[in-house]
Amino acid sequence: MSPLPLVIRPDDVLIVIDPQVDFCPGGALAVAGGDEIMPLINQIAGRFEHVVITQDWHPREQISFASNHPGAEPFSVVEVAYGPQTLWPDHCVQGTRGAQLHPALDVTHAQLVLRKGYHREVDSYSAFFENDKVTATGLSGYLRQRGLKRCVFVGLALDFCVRCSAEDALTEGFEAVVVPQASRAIDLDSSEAAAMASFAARGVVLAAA
Ligand code: VGL
Ligand code: ZN
Repeated sequence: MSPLPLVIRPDDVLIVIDPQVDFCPGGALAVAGGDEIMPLINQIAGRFEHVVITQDWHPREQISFASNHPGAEPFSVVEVAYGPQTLWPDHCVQGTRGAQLHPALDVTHAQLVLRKGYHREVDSYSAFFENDKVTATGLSGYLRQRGLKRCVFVGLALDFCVRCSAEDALTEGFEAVVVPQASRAIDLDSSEAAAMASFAARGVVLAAA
């Protein structure tokens, strides 16, 4: 069954998750087909008045970098103060080319670029809360003060930052919609299927562009 087409309301916000060079082919944490979704994201964004972009923005000392855990391999999991944390290749390092928004992204009317993952000791997949689940980014307040009620998510990666952001949106009292066509997954240990099952269980709605 294909999802119903997205019908945009005035109190919707499009949240474009981490459309960055390092998450596209050739980048440090490349997601297969990551670059392919940029034209569709541009097209979808053109239909929204309210657009937020998130930007993964790590210091070199980030706790989620395998390089900061001697002997550990990327894509393994370690226990940190807030629980299990997957280790990644160094990516989206502050100020580097890989951290830049993808050159094919053309969303000039976006009013907020929200950086996340800038603390050394806590990673941040979600646009709302860091991975400790308590440190807020401030996005809920921003959206509430603007009267926005439904968050529509596209971007990278479907099974990590898009998933956590959509689920936290629900926790924060927003409606949450994901457009899978305009997202791509890393798919580590069946994490794409797990994300889709979790969306269905929690009430994250899927929509077609
Ligand atoms: C992401 C892993 C590490 C994402 C960011 O954008 O999904 N995944 N950092
Ligand atoms: Zn990251």
